[in-house]
Amino acid sequence: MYSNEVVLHWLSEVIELTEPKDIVYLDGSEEEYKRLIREAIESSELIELNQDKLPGCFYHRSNVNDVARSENLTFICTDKKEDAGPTNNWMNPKEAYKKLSKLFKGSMRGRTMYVIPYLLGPKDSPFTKVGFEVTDSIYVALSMRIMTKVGQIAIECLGNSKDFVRGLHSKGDLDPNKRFICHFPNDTTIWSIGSDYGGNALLSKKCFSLRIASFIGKKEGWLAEHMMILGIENPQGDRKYIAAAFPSSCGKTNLAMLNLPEIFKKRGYKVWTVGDDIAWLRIGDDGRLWAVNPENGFFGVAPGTSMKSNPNAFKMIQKDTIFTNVALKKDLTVWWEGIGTDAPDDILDWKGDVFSKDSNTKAAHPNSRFTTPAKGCPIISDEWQNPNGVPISAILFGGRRAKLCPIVFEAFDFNHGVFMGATMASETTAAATGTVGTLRRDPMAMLPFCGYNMADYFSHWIDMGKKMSNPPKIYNVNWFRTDENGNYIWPGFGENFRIIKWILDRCHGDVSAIETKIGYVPSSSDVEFTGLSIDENIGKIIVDEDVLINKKVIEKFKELISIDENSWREEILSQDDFFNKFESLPLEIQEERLNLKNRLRIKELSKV
Ligand code: SAT
Ligand code: MN
Repeated sequence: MYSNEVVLHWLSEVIELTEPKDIVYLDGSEEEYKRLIREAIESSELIELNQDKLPGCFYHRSNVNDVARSENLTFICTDKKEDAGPTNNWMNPKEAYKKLSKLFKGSMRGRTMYVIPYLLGPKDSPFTKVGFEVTDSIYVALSMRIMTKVGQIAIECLGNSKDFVRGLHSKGDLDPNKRFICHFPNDTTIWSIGSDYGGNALLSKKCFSLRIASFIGKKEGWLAEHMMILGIENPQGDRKYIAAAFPSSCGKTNLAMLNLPEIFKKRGYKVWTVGDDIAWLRIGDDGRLWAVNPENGFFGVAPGTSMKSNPNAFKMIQKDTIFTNVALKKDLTVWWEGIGTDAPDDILDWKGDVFSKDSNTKAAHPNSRFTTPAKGCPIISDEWQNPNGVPISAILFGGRRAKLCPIVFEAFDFNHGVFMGATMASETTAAATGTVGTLRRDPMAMLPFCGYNMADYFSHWIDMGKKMSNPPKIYNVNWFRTDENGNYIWPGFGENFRIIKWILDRCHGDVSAIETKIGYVPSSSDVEFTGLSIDENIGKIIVDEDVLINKKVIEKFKELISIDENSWREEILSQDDFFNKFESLPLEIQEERLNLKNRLRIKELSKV
């Protein structure tokens, strides 16, 4: 089988612990894929969908208590609690191994163990890392084949090295009381038990690509971020790349596969997807920041995805996709809220029950997902597997802020941008268990994903800035501002390109901006509004391709860039609550806090 002694030794330990009935070593071949799919259908883990309408697509229903990441059961296990920091759950590593060993003992009895060697990142690239996941879930095994590069390619890349992430996963009995997702950064080890949900069980994803990778990145001098990567090509054929961090379920996937407004298509602009969720970033010899998407597939939220909202995603999920917890139609195709049609009759909801349209429930779970290969994306960039990555011109931070944040503002400099990222906040969504719609601080959209003390993470960002002679410009964006009636003012989705175009013009030094106390905002004369008008009933900006210039749109846009200083003063108090958790905030962040307070004349609070 494998010749790497360290791998063999580790495998013998986990086999002895979990006592599987038999073991399957994944090689990544087509033949293996067909066999696993057949087995998953036989054991009812997957339902075969209508192969005429959705070729290569399958359906999975999870346990009803296992539908999102379990952040309260996720732990960083470092020797010292302060190394995990005040924003992570911490467990002593010895205690964690002991506690979880009891749960893993014999957990695979009567079950098959799948051993999955996988590669994160392009082949033959300095960015690339190897992981192993051992799991008793065929759903996980099949999903990992979509999300990573599985099999021989990883074995070859690893060779005799002991430098790989050791991931052990068992469904256990899916009891939330016996569910733990533990990370041991010093051992590059992940142990996850009791959940079969993507973010808890696909250990390549948040566990390795973000938590363990951010820890490694701090040591090795690079960044692992919760960011999508998008390429923008102008009519002359020049390409620029942006990376953007948003909390889960805030439109990262839509931005990553952005559908250009007609006016820009006509002018010859194009966009290219590089990644939808995770970016690994290194400083290049040229002093710029370069990024790769370490993953191989997209694990996106289904509800709200339609031919209108995200045609590229919608096209890509018509084949070779696993759907989880969406609704099932009689003809063995799928449906979800926001797919663009009314709920058909006779559908089964995500729990498998007949769906009643009159009930107050949703047919698809709000965090139902599609797992689909990146190469199926109609606009996947031909650079997405470039071993050198792509150079990043701008970083966008964002979230859902119904009020407060203007649609876009630019940092005064890199450190101010890091501060902007550190003070990100968003109204919560269904991607994690817990209340939906309350405001939570989520620095760089990494709150649940940073594998070490977040104060040290801020320092690492500041240090990275110091090492770059040509750092990216940093922006905060907010597509979700609402009016006094709670309606979104901005149409969002592809129309966000209008803001991205301004950002790129700023990066080239082509346009000026208005200086405010929180950063630079666009002058409305520098944003393209052709093709937009106003819905007179609700006063919202809407797409109307025939319109050339609509003065009311320009007026409305002023609302979107307006800054209410009193609300910002309140915001600063809430930022203080968050920052006061940390004992060792970098000086540069403290300076930025003070500067902002001074700009807003909050003298009495300036005691940081
Ligand atoms: O659930 S995942 O963590 O895999 C996806 C997400 O929440 O961003
Ligand atoms: Mn994510």
